[in-house]
Amino acid sequence: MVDYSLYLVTDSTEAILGKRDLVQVVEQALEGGVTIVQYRDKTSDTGALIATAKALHKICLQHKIPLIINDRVDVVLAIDCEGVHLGQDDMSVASARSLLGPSKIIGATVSSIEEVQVAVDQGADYLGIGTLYATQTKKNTKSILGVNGLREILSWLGSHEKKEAREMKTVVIGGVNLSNVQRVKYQLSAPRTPSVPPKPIDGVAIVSAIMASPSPKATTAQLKLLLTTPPPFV
Ligand code: TZP
Ligand code: MG
Repeated sequence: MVDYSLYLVTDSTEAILGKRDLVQVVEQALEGGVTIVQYRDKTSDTGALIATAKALHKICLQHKIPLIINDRVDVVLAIDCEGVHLGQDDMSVASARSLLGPSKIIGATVSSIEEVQVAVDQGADYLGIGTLYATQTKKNTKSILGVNGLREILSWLGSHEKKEAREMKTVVIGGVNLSNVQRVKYQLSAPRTPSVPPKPIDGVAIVSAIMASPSPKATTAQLKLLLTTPPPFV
């Protein structure tokens, strides 16, 4: 069973990483307790991507944590890591599945019910639902869902006739940080009414709150603690 609860998405840009080494920052996040890592790098060439992915995979394996590659099925095949994360402009989930086979993890970014439906039908393993809150990390996002947009998607999944939809794993991305993570985890589930079964999220996906932190290990540990502590207002 994959643990999606604290999903680290990397960023290699200087604005977030500064002069630090990506692999060292990810290692600190692993020590702090992230449960899954996505290597997201929009600028490196294929050779550099494969080299960094290999280095990340090595440390992830040491911590028994899955490594997911953003966009690039070819890199997953080259290094035999655990899976791929696909956006709406990338290869389809169905094509990735036929290239990767049944045992690799395939995630899809979704921001509307229509996109959710396609990802579910094509057999994605999890959905990255976003953008929850506006964020500097990804400025050109199509849509800011906010709490209401997210609840709509969770309600749709939770009340779906198909088991694959009801049991789809979900992580929420966009603007999640130390100050809102508890709220995001515990207050955004679909309303608990008889007609709409609850569909709690399975995890939060975080870039800058961890990657830009001066102490990624301590910040990750704090996030983990908040995620496992229901707030008093629930
Ligand atoms: N997709 C939607 S928002 C986002 C991505 C990759 C970036 C989220 O970054 P942060 O720093 O956690 O807000
Ligand atoms: Mg993409």
